[in-house]
Amino acid sequence: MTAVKIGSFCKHLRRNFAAFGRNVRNVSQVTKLFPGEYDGPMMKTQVPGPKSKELQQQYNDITKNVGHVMFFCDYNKSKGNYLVDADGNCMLDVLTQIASVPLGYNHPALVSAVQDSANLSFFVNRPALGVHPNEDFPEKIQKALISIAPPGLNKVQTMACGACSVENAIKHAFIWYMKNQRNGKLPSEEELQSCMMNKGPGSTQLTILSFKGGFHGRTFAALTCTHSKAIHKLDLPAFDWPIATFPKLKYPTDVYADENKAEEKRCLDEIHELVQLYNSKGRHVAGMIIEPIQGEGGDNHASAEFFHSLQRICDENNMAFIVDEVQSGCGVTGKFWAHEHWNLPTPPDIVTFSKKMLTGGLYYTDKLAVDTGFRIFNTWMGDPSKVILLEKVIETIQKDNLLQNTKDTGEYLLQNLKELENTYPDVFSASRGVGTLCAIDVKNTNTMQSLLQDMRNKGIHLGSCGEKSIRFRPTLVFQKHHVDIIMEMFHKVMMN
Ligand code: PSZ
Repeated sequence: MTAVKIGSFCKHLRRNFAAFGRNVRNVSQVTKLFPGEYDGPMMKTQVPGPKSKELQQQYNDITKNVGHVMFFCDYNKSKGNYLVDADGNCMLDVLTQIASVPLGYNHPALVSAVQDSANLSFFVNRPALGVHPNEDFPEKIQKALISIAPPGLNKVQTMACGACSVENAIKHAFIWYMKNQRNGKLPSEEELQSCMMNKGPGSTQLTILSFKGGFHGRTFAALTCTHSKAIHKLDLPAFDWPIATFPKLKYPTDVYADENKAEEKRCLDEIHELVQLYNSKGRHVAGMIIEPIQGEGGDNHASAEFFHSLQRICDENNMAFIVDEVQSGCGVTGKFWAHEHWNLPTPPDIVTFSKKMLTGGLYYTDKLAVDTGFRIFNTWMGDPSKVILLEKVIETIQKDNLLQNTKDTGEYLLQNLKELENTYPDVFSASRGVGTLCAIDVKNTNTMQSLLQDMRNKGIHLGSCGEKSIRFRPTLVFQKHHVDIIMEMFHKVMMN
């Protein structure tokens, strides 16, 4: 790999000399959106270091399920965009707990919310929200969740995690579909009895259409809609539901506009056929679930027109249009919800969220609301302490203008990724992104993995997605000077 890197570097050194002569900002003079944040990475060992390895052993004795633990962390010392590990390594975190840290580690607004004695009971008592919500819960929900609801979606239900939110979104679609079928009639005795034995007509043969490369969680209905890696699905039963092709676009999309349009048309034709096929088999497609940008599947984008067409297909076929914003929501694209970039004529029917929102949940239209209790229900139905924290996240996003920051920093990041691509065209390609939700392809999986390890050892913690993409999932307080630090490290690693 080194020979390729040097070859690639020499070939393009002259043409791209500007990329190396950049003015790296003097970090101590930057106005930091996270007060008191570290000035840069500080490494003591390779990652994972000896302490992490020792803890891994100890943890393995307890769980025998540590194959995925990368390193242990010291969350007391972690601050802002910097994650400190058990060995004292301070890394710039661009993966952020799989895209789920909104304001960085130990943000003062969140710390003071926890320290506020008025909030104490929210943290000490965890109610069964479905039956005994806190008396001020409606007000908290209004402030934290309705205030940032996607336009047109005025109903919300909290849930504990992403998969749980998706699972209940899918249930909403089925319950809505059957309500329409019954046309005001109550379910029959036969339906009520047969469903108890997992048989029709009470248990239906309805389906949800999902997309190859999609990720929606690991509970069973959500997992049926998940198609990013076999390891998620192996050995587990799945429903026979329609799976469509997500467009495989070429980047930059403006250069390949015609080819990409043809590719999207091919996918749309296939979706039409799949819906007709399942409907004709009596396996009615009650809904479609899609991510605005496929995250786990490799940061795959599609055009706004493509999503307009999907919504039309849903409308024409009585399908609920479910947009899964678990990874793309909460401002990372520069708008609060990624689907706002599409300017749809009417809102999606359901939008799911979790990760940076701290609480899971789903927004839906009046049309999709259930009219009987205990149909969308479980013990916790979310966690009010997370809603308290979310309220502070929303306040901070507004006060510190973090959507604008994410838009500006995202544009700067993408511009830098394009420079990286131009400098090392043998290694990098297809830089893409909206806001800071960005990715770049590496020539193959092995090169990508060694690059990620080298970057981590230099103090930049990045993740992968798809087969060979490096993905960027920073916080909302990620700024241009952080991008400079990352790029400097990329050049160091490439020249090594
Ligand atoms: O391996 C895993 O289980 C991972 S790695 C990244 C995720 C899960 N993302 C979670 C996710 C998501 O990205 C989208 C678009 N929808 C639903 C989910 C599920 O959320 P959780 O993990 O909270 O159940």
